[in-house]
Amino acid sequence: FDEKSYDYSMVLACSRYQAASFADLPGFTRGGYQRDHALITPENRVWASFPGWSQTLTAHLIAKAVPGGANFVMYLADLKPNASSALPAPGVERLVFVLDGALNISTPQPGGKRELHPDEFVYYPHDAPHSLTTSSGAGILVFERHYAIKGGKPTFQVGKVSQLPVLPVPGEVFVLRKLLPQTADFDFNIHIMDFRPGEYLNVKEVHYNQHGLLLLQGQGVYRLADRWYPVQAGDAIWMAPFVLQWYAALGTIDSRYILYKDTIVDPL
Ligand code: UGY
Ligand code: MN
Repeated sequence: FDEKSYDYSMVLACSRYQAASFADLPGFTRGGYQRDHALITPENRVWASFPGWSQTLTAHLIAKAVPGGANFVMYLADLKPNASSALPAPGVERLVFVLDGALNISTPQPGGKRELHPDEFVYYPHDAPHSLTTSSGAGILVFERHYAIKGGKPTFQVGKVSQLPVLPVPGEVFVLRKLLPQTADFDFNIHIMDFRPGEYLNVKEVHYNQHGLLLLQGQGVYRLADRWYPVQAGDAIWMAPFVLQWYAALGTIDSRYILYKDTIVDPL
């Protein structure tokens, strides 16, 4: 997965203007909600303005309102030139992954600023004042949740996926990177998972963690419970605790997905 091959422009572009020929069929969609999972395809997205965000449209893909109740939100935000963000509610932490364009972020140092581009991300702990702005426009993916560790002290994080170490996953062939430190101060993590065409998950996973997934590149088949979904870049998936999940990458280009996982859940 070399640095030059990043092109996530399809994720937003395909919902704005294009639709694959199948998606053009009146009323046809692969997307929908089931009891324990959902597939949200680009043609399912509903864009709307969101309180406090200026010059921005958001499409909320996963929210507490899903059957069973997700413990996080995952949304796309399409920031037009000169857009700016609102702060999350008190107690809510936020991770932003850049898909498109250039995003100006504030950093904790007084007056600190940085410009982020596709494949870069920033994490703000709960109640950390910050700003996200853009002069030329940006497409971002946002994860938020109520911080849930009593006495925990998560810290500001910023980085680029290609500069993160690859982590070992015994028994699996996919390439794994994690955006946040694996310490007891963080109650979720965001994984980036890469598969070459023909590679698949070895474990047919059933676990108590929840997931929110956005396929950033490639195509394949996602099995969720008893359904097998053809999926492609731009598709989003919600997985409830204990839903059976399995992915096989197909086609001619590598698959990459970004995945929320609530890492600190008391199973009792
Ligand atoms: O870490 C995970 O649970 C991950 N391997 N799940 C997934 O890809 N559906
Ligand atoms: Mn999983």
